[in-house]
Amino acid sequence: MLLRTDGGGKRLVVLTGAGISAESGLPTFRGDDGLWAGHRIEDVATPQAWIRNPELVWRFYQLRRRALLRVEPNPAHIALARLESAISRMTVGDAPDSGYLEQWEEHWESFSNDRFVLITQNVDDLHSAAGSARLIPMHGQLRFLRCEHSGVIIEMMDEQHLDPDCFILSSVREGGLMRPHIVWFGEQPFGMHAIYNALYKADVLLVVGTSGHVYPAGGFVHEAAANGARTILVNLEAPQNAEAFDEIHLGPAADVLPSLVDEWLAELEQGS
Ligand code: BV8
Repeated sequence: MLLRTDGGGKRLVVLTGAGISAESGLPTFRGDDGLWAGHRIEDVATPQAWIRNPELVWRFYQLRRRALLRVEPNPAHIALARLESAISRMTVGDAPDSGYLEQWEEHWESFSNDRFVLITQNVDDLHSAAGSARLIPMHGQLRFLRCEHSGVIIEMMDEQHLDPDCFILSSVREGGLMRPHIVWFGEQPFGMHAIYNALYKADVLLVVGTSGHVYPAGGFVHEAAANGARTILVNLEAPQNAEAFDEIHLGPAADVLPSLVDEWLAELEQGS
């Protein structure tokens, strides 16, 4: 049984990647229409690229930020929000809407011991839009920009903030810029303490829509398995770390995940 044992429920940690947002119309990174098509990772998703060619990087992210205005959560995002409300136990405050990274780290720590924690590699806002609250966006969020001098993080999604040809200047320093609040290659992912806290305690790790190419996220399945968790994968095709999973469900997440969640919630009903 996935989520019931005598003496209370199990702890479920979920990790998602670009594949869960594919059916909302957002391209994945390594599919033929992948995000990186036309752009080498090194050209757009590293701090060096930002220094070398800030116009190219800014344009790449401004187009993706603008794309958020025209996409909706799909049944896979909604299924995870249903699962969260059925099994989580802690009350969780709202995520900060601006401020410094410490405030987000505090927020993520506050629910890292809950029975449901959702870690996403995605930088879109579809999990929050679907109602997921116990969410750690470890690679940042497109909706936010960060001042490269003061570190202040601000949600900036109004029309005037989305112009691909126009930088937004730092409010604290002459000549400074607001940068995408995104973890680039070579930068430390966010929320790692809360993530490892949740992984060490997980009874089940559910991984959805990721190739397992990028680390440290690609290694989470090994961490969870080493701590005795049951590992379950939902993916369109077998990823490079397929051998690490106890259970694999291949197919589009928007089809596979809702029926799996229905099954698990029915078990929960019977068990309770
Ligand atoms: C770091 C923001 C140090 C940018 C991203 C070993 C250990 C540690 C580091 C490394 C290591 N080896 C290499 C590294 C360095 C590097 C790395 O991993 N490089 C790769 C290229 C090998 N990692 C880093 O630099 C990281 N930082 O390590 O700091 C550290 C670590 C820990 C503690 C302290 C310090 C930072 C990496 C973050 C980079 N930023 N995102 C942006 O989005 O613009 S990564 C970006 O690419 C995404 O966020 C995502 O994580 C990744 C893409 O992966 P996926 O999401 O899996 O997408 P992909 O297209 O690959 O796969 C989609 C999958 O979905 C496929 O399997 C497909 O079959 C499936 N699918 C498609 N459609 C569907 C579907 N499944 C279901 N339904 C569908 N419909």
